[in-house]
Amino acid sequence: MLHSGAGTELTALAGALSAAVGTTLSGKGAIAEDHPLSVGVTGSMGTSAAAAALAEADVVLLAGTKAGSGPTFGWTLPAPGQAIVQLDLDPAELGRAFPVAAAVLADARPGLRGLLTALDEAAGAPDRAAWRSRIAELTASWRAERDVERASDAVPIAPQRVLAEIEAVLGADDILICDASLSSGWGGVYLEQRRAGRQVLCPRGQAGLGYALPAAIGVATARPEGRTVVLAGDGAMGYAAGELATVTELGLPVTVVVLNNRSLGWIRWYRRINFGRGWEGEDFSDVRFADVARAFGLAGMRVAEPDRLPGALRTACSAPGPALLDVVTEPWQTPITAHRDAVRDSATSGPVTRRGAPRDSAAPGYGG
Ligand SMILES: Cc1ncc(C[n+]2csc(CCOP(=O)(O)OP(=O)(O)O)c2C)c(N)n1
Ligand SMILES: [Mg+2]
Repeated sequence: MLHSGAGTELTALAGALSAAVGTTLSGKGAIAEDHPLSVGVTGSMGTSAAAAALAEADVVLLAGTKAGSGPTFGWTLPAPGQAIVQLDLDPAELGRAFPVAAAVLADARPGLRGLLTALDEAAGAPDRAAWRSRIAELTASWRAERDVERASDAVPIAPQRVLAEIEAVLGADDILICDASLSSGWGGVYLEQRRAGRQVLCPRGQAGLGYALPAAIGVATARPEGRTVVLAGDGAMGYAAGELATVTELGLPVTVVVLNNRSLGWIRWYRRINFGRGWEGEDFSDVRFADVARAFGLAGMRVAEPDRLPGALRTACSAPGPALLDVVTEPWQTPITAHRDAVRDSATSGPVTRRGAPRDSAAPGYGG
């Protein structure tokens, strides 16, 4: 969708059909997320509004997506009984992940335009005021939940609060690059992108740790007019720390934000949910990333209290060269719905174990 530049067509077709639009993490920005029909990112790292809209739809249009396990909740949504129309440029994708009622082989932009023309010729879509108000209800309730989390004053700092503060400093020309693991979920779900276009980048499949800082070097070199913000876990930073020398050497306008939960958070969750134990081997000693940054020649700041975040972020983002913020975060926060569900379910039905976790099949796999 983003590669094809089909944002205008997507928004027009959604408007004509009164369709809710959810994006994958890779497709975030295909529609501005404050559009009344946008339900945000869909999937295991996604919004409750997107999950509900996807579950309640009669017809689902998969457009330019591989429909991988993340956005489809382990291929459980769309469910049997929901009609699927798929549009893709690659014939091998059509019907590959889900059986489809109809398929369109086309690039997204002309393909969506063609659907819009066909809809006009068929005398337009019926009045769907009820569905529009359902979408409004779902998005309002999602935003209310999210905003409570984003306003957290907790110490250690909630990652949700970090995303609220990043959203506040991110200008229209700035780019956020999230590393693999939970950082992709935090950026994808808790930052509301109010303009269409590619502003948030995540590694495909949220797979390879250490992606964000090297990616930022590429982005900042190609677009020096904007600030490039990296969001990475402490584990991910360990993979890419050597590149701090490169951003310093090149004097790039890169701000690195480390969500330092002193652990391989996703792995901790994986073991907790699937084996009923864990966090023996996943916890690190506290790495002082601000000191690491200074050793590489960048400005480095450690932030442990939420009310210091806005000022520290503004300083780090207005420096002409690179800077790093080491944010001490709460280790048991997660953007993954299945993790939260498993904890909630275990509170009523005993410890979380492989057999005991009702949503285990929908839990995202190791490494995303
Ligand atoms: C190169 C690489 N090695 C290992 C993994 C497996 N893996 C997935 S998530 C994760 C934990 C990452 O920890 P951190 O970067 O601190 O993020 P957190 O989950 O704590 O937010 C690991 C080791 C991976 N995805 N990529
Ligand atoms: Mg971590």
